Amino acid sequence: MAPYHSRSSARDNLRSVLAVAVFLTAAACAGVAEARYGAGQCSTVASIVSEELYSSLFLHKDDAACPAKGFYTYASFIRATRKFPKFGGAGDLVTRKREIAAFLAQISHETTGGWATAPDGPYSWGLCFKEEISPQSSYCDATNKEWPCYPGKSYHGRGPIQLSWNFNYGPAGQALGFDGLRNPELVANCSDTAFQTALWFWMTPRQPKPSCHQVMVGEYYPTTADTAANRTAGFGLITNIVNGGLECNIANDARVNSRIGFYRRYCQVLGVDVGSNLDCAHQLPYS
Ligand SMILES: *[C@@H]1O[C@H](CO)[C@@H](O)[C@H](O)[C@H]1NC(C)=O
Ligand SMILES: CC(=O)N[C@H]1CO[C@H](CO)[C@@H](O)[C@@H]1O
Repeated sequence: MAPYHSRSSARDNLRSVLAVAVFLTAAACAGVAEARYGAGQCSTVASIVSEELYSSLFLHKDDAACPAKGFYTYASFIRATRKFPKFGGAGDLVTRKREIAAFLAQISHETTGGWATAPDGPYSWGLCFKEEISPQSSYCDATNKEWPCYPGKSYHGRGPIQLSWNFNYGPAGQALGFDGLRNPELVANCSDTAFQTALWFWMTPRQPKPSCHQVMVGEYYPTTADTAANRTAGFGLITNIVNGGLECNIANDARVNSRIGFYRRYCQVLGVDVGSNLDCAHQLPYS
């Protein structure tokens, strides 16, 4: 979503936030976060992404330098997917792997602590941040009467997808069973909630956008306006849905390239082709 830690600035930020952030882990919901996701329960996603694979994708997420150290556990990821059984559960195996790769790539870019010459490369640093650093505003769209901002609360980027704005916190909370407008901090304090908000964003179409899930599983039916705007299915359209207003219709955008870099690596690890239309450089954003 809107917030983005550029690779270089994220690195600079790491030092300044380290002292405070390292201690702010998932204490608020430790009982839930600590529990295993349930032995013997089947999970499509777990059958594709084992704990070992997960750890190999997010090599540095628990580094001392990462503010999210200890937060984004494999168990909380898998538990969150159980609320959304169609995630990674629609279509053939290639489709399912590709959808999971696309999701993990987008959340990696949103939370990356990497930079061009980072150890293990820039695409090994996903899930390093849980919260936007130094937000420029409280992301309150006061014109939105359906999801009114609660006084004193900030709707800056939090969690794997960096959920932001009152008009996302409100409906995400409603769908997941918490008051997102009054308690937006939950998204940075409870890892299960954090992953659930990312999957909620992924699975939920919001007019005029399709859901990321629909695009990745072949359930996207472009309108005339979509066709005129080059909004063709592919990973580039996912980037358009997530943050197209700031990143699409721009040649060679570094943020878009970072998203694609993560996606290429994850597809390679999962052994699937990336598909076509990776970029959104020639797509118009949604208005
Ligand atoms: C659509 O894509 C084509 C080819 O990449 C490009 O020439 C055209 O300008 C694009 N249209 C829009 C509306 O961006
Ligand atoms: C215990 C804990 O992690 N508390 C944090 C909850 O989220 C807010 C803001 O997002 C942080 O400021 C708290 O430190």
